[in-house]
Order: sequence, then C-alpha cells, then structure tokens
Amino acid sequence: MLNISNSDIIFAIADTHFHNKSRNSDINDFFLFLKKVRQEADKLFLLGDIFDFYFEYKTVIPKSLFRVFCELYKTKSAGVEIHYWVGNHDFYLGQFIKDIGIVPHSLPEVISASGAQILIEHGNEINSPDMLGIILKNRLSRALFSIIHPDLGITLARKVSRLSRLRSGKTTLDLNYLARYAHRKFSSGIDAIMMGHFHKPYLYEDNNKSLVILGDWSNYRSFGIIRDGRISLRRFNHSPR
Ligand SMILES: [Mn+2]
Repeated sequence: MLNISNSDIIFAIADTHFHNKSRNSDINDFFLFLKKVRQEADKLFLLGDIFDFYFEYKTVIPKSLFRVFCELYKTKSAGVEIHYWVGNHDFYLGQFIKDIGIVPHSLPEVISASGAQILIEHGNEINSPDMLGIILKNRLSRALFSIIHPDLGITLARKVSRLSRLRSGKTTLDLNYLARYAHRKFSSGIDAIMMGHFHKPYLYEDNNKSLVILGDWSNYRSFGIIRDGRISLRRFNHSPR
C-alpha cells in the first residue's frame, strides 16, 4: 500500500514510449524533467508505456534503455520514491526494475492524498485488450519469446507494438465514454482519476471532481502534479529540436 503524506508533491508522467530510435530531444527533455522532479517532488508516478516495449530477459537489458534506467536510478537515489503502473506496452517489468528501486504496480490503485481519493491507472483496461499483451501474458509464448535472440525479439515485438499503439492509443479518445467512466468512479467515492494511455492531454472536471489524462511525451511534453489532493496538468518547456 502506498503511503502519501499531506505535504507530498507527486509528479506523474506516462507514454514516453522510449525505444532504440527515440529522438534525442525526447530523451534529453525527459532527463531535464527528472532533474526538475529531483528538485521539486517527493514522489514520481510513471503511469505506463514509459518503454515502447519491455521484456525482461534473464541476463540482458536493452542497450537503448540503459541511460533511461540510469537517470531513474539517479532520481530514486536522490530520495524520490518512484512508482510504476505498467502499461500495455511494458507490462512485463520484472525483478530488474525492483533492483533499481522502482515499485511496480500491475493494477489500478486508489491513493488517499490530503483527504482526496485519487484513482491511478494506465488506462488501457478502459478500451480493448491489445495483441502484444495477449501474446506475452501467455506463459508458453513468453517462454518461447525469451529464447529468440533479443536483437530479433525486440525488433519483432516493436512491430507488433507499433500496430497495437495505432489501434488502441491515440485513435480512440472517446470523450463521452470517458466521462461516463469517470462518473461511475465519482459516484463510488473517487474524487479524481489520473491516467495515461490515450496520448492526448485532457482535463475533465465536474462538481469539483476531475479526470486527468496525462498525454504523451513526444507530442505534448505533458505531465501531472498531485498536490494538496488536487491534480494539475502541465506542459514541460520544449527544448529546441
Ligand atoms: Mn498504453
């Protein structure tokens, strides 16, 4: 269970979708964002799909993600508690992520912050399940996948991942559907919902209750801050590309 104290400042980000061909500006801005986190936040919530594909092999980690892991480790070592709600692209986080001090969460969770009940989730369970998840949640296919050489396995998986992102991500932000979902949660005692997955920053407010979608990093540089029981949606300053 997650302990939040009233003075906690929580930064949250989702859908950076880092991979071996990520733009340098996306990665460098993310590192600047983490610097800001170290200066201003007590906790960092990663709301899923930080990696475009992540599979935990027994002995290797992907070279292209090494610097991202290092910066996260540096942030955690500076005293920021990091929680990771897995997305539909990187749900197979394993022991390695725990070894560098990040707490993984595989299910939506309600936190209590300054008296407000805030639901935290990636958001993929709201729309349809995706291919990659179906394939890799199966134990046998996971075992088979793990014996493919990582250079080939990661390339294949990213192809599937790209398809599933097109299918489940930015194409289907149905605002009416989301508002209905939010109202169901509000009537069960939830004050605010924060999620990623839909790739577009979005704030829905009704009667002092809110639904916040964080938006993706490469297009919007958006992130969230939870403070005094309220969520605000922000934009990070763009660096020149
Ligand atoms: Mn997603």
